[in-house]
Amino acid sequence: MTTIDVRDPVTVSAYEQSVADYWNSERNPVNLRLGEVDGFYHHHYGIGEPDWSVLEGPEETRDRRVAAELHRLECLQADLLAAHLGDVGPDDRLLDCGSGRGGGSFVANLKFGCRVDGVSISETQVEFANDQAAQRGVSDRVRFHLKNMLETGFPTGAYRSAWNNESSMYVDLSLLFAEISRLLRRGGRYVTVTGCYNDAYGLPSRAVSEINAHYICDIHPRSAYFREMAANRLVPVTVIDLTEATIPYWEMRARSSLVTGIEETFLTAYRSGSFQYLLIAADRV
Ligand code: GPP
Ligand code: MG
Repeated sequence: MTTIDVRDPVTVSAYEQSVADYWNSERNPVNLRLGEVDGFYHHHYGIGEPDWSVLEGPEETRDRRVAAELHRLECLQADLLAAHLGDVGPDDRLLDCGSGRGGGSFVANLKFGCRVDGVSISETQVEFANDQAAQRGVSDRVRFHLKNMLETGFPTGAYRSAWNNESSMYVDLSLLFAEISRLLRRGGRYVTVTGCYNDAYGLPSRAVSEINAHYICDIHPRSAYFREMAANRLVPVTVIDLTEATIPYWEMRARSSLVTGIEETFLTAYRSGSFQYLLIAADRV
């Protein structure tokens, strides 16, 4: 018998409550239809070259083909992140900060056979993800908790690796990396995939500000990641600029029936050089 702590109290600021409200009511077909393709529900974007031929062929099956292709690109992104989590063994514990509907945690559990804890401040997401864990028969290994990633209450040094997949723009990085650094054991690995604004462009462009407004987030400058990692014993080991690799995902999404209205803004932000899509992996020293 496993107990699931969805009713644990979670400390949230008024801002965080507004973010939780967004995710509690979020039902975007671009996330649900893609998740239904194979049961991995992701809340991140895709990378890699799409098969553009899915736009051709019978009209009545076009939406299904495009959803499957966008989902394939999301899965490539999740696999890339998981490939940077280090040499994880089945007895290790991993932490998914901002775990959404659980897709990334299940990818990691499947890859390594390890335990995974996901945290989210959205009750709806935590319940959805724990239902997925039960359906998959992995509730004893993969658990989702209604907790604030800035103050999880989890034991110090308990984790082999931890990640944020497009969730660090909702939090103060100095607080986040202090908590990550506390939770990771020495020699552990942290990975973030994130959209950041480009210091070399200047301050946030209009497009970046529109993305912030769309998701109620606060996209950080690239510099802040490295500054706050350095301040919290997290030493970057790999940095990959995924900007070019994610643009085709947005081009295909913009031509699909699953648009949310933010597609052209992302394309403008990336093409202007004001916005970058990065993977940063760091060692906890
Ligand atoms: C992805 O989630 C987006 C975020 C978590 C926030 C912003 C990310 C940046 C890189 C700025 P999603 O898959 O729920 O978004 P969408 O509904 O647009 O697909
Ligand atoms: Mg999505």
